[in-house]
Amino acid sequence: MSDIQKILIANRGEIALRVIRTCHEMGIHTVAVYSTMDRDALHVRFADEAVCIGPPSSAESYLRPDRLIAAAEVTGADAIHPGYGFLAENAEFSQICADNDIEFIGPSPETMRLMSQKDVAKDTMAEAGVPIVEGSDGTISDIDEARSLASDIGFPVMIKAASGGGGTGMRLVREPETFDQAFNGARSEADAAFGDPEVYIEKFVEKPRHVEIQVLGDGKGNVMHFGERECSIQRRHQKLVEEAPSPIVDEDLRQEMGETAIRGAEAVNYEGAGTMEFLVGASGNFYFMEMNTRIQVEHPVTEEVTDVDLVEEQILVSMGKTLERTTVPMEGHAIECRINAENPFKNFSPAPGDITAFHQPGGHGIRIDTAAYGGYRIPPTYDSMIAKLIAYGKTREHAIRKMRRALDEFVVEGVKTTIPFHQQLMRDDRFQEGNFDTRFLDDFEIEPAPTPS
Ligand code: MV4
Repeated sequence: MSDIQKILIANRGEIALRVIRTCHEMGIHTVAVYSTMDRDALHVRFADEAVCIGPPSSAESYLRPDRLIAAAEVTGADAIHPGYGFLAENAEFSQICADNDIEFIGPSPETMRLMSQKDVAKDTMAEAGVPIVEGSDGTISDIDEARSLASDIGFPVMIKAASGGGGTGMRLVREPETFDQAFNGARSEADAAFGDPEVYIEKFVEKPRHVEIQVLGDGKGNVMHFGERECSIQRRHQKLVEEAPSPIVDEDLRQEMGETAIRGAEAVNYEGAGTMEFLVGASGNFYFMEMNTRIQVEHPVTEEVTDVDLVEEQILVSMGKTLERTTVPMEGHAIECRINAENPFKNFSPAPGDITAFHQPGGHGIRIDTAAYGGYRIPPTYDSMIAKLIAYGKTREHAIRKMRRALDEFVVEGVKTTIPFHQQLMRDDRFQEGNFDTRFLDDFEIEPAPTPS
C-alpha cells in the first residue's frame, strides 16, 4: 500500500467539495485549484490549501495540465483526483501525472485511451463476451461500403462517431434514401468536434432504456460491481434524473448485467471507479454502449442504496487496496434530481446570475450535494448544475414522496432552475409507474409557469 497524504482536486463545484469531504474523513490533506472566477467558491474555502491556476476560461485554467502539475508540485500533493468533466477522461493528462510521479486517481492511460475510441471499446468488450449491438466491424469510411452494410444490417441504423459519446456525430437513419446525407453529416460533425471523422454503424435499438452498471477495479484483475442506475430521463443527452435500482431490472437481470460488466472491466484490467453503459431493449435484452472511466455525476444514488462511499473506494484502490469479488446488496431506492440554473419553461435555456436566497431541504432520507449558497454568483462560464438533490426511501414510491416534499421545500431565488420541471415529473403517472424509455422527455409537456396575480 502506497500512502496518499495529500490530494489535489483538479475540479470545481459540487464534485470538488464531494472529494474534499471524503479526503478529510480519511485524514488526507486537500489542495483546491481555482480560476479567478471561482475565488469565492466553496471548494476553495473547504480545502486545506488553494492555488489559483488562471483566468475564468476552462481552457486556461481547469484544462491546463501544466498548471495543475505545478500546483501539485508546489503544495507537495502526491495524488490528483480529476472529478468528472474537464480532464477526467483525458489519457494524456493521466500519463503526464505518471511522468511526474503523481498518482492519477483513475484507470491507466492505456485503459482510458482504449475506452475513448468507441469502436475499439466495443470490439474489446465483444471479445470479452459482452453483448454488443450488431454493426460494422470497426470504423467504415467508404460510403458505398457503408450503405451496403447498412442494407445488410437492415434499417433503421445508427451512425456513430468513433471519438464521440453523447450525441455528437450521431445519426439515426430510417431508410436507405437518406443514408448518404446522414453519413456525410455525421463524418463532418465528428471531424469538427473531435478532429476525427471516423464513424461506425450499428442496428438501431427501438425504445431503449439507458441502464448503467457501477464497477470498481483494483488494477490487479479484481473487479466488483455495485448494481445499476436507471438514466433514461434525459434531454438532449443531458441526464436530468437518475435512480437506483432501475424499475425494470430484477435480481436475475441485475446479476446477469453485473457479471457481464465485471467480465468487461476485467478484460481491460480495470483500475478505479467506472461505469459500463448499456442499452436495454423492451424484452430485457441488453447491449454494451460505452464505458465511462470516471466517477459520474449520478454516483450518489448508488452510494445511497449500497452504503458505500465510492470516492473513498477510488482513493483506497489508488493506494493499492485489493478487492474481493463479493456481491454488494442494494437496499431501498434512491432518486437524484439535477437542479440546474436553466429555465424549464423556455426550452431549458441557461440562466446564470446571482442566487439571492438559498434554502436547502433536509430531513430524513434527503441528501444535497451542492457548492451553492445564498449570495453565490453562478458564473456563465461553466456547467449549469447548481445542486443534486437525492432522496432515499424504502421503496421507489417512498423515494418519490420524499423527493416531492424536498423539492417543495427547496428555495432558490434570483435565478430560474429546473425545480418546477422536477416537481411536475415526480407527479407524472408514467414516471410514477416506471413506464418510460430514453424518448420519454421528447414528448413530456411541461405546464406553463403560474403567472403571478
Ligand atoms: C443508440 C440508440 C439506439 N440504438 N444505439 C445516444 C448517446 C450515445 N451514448 C448512445 N445513444 C444511443 N445509441 C443504438 N444502436 C439510442 C441512443 C440514444 C440514447 C441512449 C441513451 C440515453 C439516451 C438516448 C437518447 C437518444 C438516443
